[in-house]
Amino acid sequence: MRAELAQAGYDRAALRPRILHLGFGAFARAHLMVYLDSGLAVEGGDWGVVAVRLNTGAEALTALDSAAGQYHVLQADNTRLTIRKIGAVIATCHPGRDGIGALLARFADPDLSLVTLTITEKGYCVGDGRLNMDHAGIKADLETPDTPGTAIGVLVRGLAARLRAGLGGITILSCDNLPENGHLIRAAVTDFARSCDPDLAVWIEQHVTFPGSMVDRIVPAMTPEGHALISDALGAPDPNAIVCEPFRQWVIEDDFAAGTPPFAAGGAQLVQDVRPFEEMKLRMLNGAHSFLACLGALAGQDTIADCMDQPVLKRAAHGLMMGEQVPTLSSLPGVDLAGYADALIARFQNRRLNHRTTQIATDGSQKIPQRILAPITWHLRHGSDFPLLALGVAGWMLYAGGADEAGNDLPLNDPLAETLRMAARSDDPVAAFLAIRAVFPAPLAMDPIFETTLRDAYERLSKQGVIAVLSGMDARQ
Ligand code: CS2
Repeated sequence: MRAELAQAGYDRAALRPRILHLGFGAFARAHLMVYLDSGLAVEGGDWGVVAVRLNTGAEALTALDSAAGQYHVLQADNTRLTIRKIGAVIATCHPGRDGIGALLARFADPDLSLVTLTITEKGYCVGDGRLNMDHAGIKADLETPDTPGTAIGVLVRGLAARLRAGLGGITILSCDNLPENGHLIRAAVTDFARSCDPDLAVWIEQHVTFPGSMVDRIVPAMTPEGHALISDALGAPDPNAIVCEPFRQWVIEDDFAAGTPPFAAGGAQLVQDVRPFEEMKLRMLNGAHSFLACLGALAGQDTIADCMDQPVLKRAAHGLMMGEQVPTLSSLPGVDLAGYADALIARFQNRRLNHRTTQIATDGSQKIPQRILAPITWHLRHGSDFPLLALGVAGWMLYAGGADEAGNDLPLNDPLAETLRMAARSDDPVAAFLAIRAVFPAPLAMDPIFETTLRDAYERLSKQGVIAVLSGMDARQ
């Protein structure tokens, strides 16, 4: 099926290296870049992007260079395809390919105004809202600050290069699914700077802003089916293209230090307080995603759309959102949460995306706290029940055991993989998991109601299986 082509018309020659994006993977290509591209088409301007990856992905950047930075984004749902050519990338940089000096020099460029981040939850290296000084990457970066390997080390050395060059402050904008992501990146960067260069820390506090943002668009890793869809829609292959859903949302705290790119003209909302939006999206969309990912994978479901074909899983995801997540949310005047939940179920039914349950289950130890444990803590404080959230936690524990209910292998990609696997295989898995402080803070782990509820959910899931447990809950309602 050929797609409608949305062509952005703006002058690429006018673009300058004003935005440095760290973590230029699928999500950034299909989210931030679409906002920027749409905004440039409306307002014009010079906001070009230097696309950076820090670890893997050097080849993907080189492939993008071969296409002069241009690639397609195919927005697809069950009935419609639209395709857009993105032109705002003007250069790429990878420390492994170009040398760390080349990356740090980008910070000392007078044109640079904004660093945007999609470095995933684990890239922040924080615990309890502060930089985790025991993190191996942070320790290494503090020992050899001139050759940083973590994103935090790169940001601090980059800002140091900027200060040395006598340049002004910039904005650092987090686009990761973390609550108060602006505060977290500010804490990580200033804690790091304080430990190696207190004057720099003071300069950062005075000249750099860290607005928070809520990002939303479902953008799975590319699959062979995705590439086939692109070739078909475009009439030719594009190895750099990305498939995503049509829906997109970006709510950004309006706190830019050195000019604001045309994100609002591209459809973003600029607000004073982004927290209620973040909380809603993290608990409803991402909470339901993690729930479906673990329980669905255990029940043998390959993708989120497959989960939606199972009536019990679909009802459970909706029940989780409306019954156990909505009551925990701060008020968001004018937002219809029932409509939001229905829209999420419809988005999850998108069959074009092939969004794998095992992909969403990746890095569960970094996701479960804000998506599932924070609302559980709310219920414990308010004396209300949380049966589905408890099943979500138990499902994540069983997932870490490494096999689905039919005995097929499940991949465990997680920075705590070894600890999780040991806990899952111990004699008392619930106790072993609750002892993992990086996931379960002591007051939660020691709450007797939490422990009893979790033990019950774990027992039932491991004995009866996902579908039987959820069907039993349906029957009782
Ligand atoms: C997903 C998110 O993989 C995951 O953890 O829950 O990437 C999700 O698709 C996006 O946050 C949607 O905005």
